[in-house]
Amino acid sequence: MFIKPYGDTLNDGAVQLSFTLPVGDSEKAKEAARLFCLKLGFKSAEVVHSESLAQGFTMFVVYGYTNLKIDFDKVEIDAGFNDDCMNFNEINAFIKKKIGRKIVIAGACTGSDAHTVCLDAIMNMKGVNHHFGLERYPMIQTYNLGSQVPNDELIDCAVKVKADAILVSQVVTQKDIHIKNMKNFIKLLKSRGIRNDFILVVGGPKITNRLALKLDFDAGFGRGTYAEHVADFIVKMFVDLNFAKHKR
Ligand code: B12
Repeated sequence: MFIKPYGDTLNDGAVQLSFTLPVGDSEKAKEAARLFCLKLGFKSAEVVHSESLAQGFTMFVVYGYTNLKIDFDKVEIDAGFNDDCMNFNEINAFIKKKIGRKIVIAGACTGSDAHTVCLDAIMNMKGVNHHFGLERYPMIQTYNLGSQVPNDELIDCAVKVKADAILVSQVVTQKDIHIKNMKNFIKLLKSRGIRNDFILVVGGPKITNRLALKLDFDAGFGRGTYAEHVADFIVKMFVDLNFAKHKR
């Protein structure tokens, strides 16, 4: 089944774009924005809004019209989490029954990244959007080290508390800093010979499962993740790997 975007009438191909150009707001700037969109391949484009952000910077909203369509049946997803995952009660019951002890999880937003709030949405008691965080799960013991934590420090903590899983949050992606940091994290674990002692999960708004697997994490979670997605993944992997046998 082929599909196309639409704004006014079905299949009109209308797309709304928003971007900033490093020039002041003027008729010339608007025309530059329109031409830029035509260069992107739109068959026509109209600038419907422009606004000065600061001296020498203008933000544009443009409607572009495309002939492109996509075969919906051929779309494959890079699913970090499973929408049919267990809920809070089911996860706790699963751990009790299949593992028989608390699962230990250590997490931090590592490197120079200061976005504490993103990992908090997963780990803190209150969670986010009415989804409790891992700290709330009676069968999960959590250690949330916060943000701007050196990779080594998170690893030391995971070793000390005998963590089963480590959560790494990466929000800032400017200049691919997250990739450098994730690579460094894995390198440090490998240099200590302990990569396989932990289930490794990385998350952040721009993290994909594909990227995480490529860098040797066990899973990657992006926008819209809730604690139950992460817990479901960890406890099932734990049982699948029979992790308990070679730990503790
Ligand atoms: C609040 C905020 C801040 C606060 C953070 C406060 C705090 N205590 O955390 C402060 C003011 C400190 C801040 C600073 C900066 N910020 Co800021 N910040 C934001 C903002 C507005 C909201 C972030 C937020 O609250 N998200 C809410 C959480 C719940 O959503 P989430 O990130 O999607 O998290 C979900 C998933 O990603 C996932 N997830 C996240 N982590 C993990 C981890 C694991 C293990 C798992 C499983 C899942 C997971 O699950 C979460 C819940 O669903 C965003 C813009 C935005 N609207 O997102 C910019 C933003 C993230 N910041 C940005 C930037 C650039 C900065 C600064 C560099 C700005 C500057 N020049 O100084 C500095 C960072 C300095 C540093 N050293 O890191 C950029 C990042 C761009 C990029 N991709 O690189 C953004 C996107 C703004 C922008 N559009 O430019 N920021």
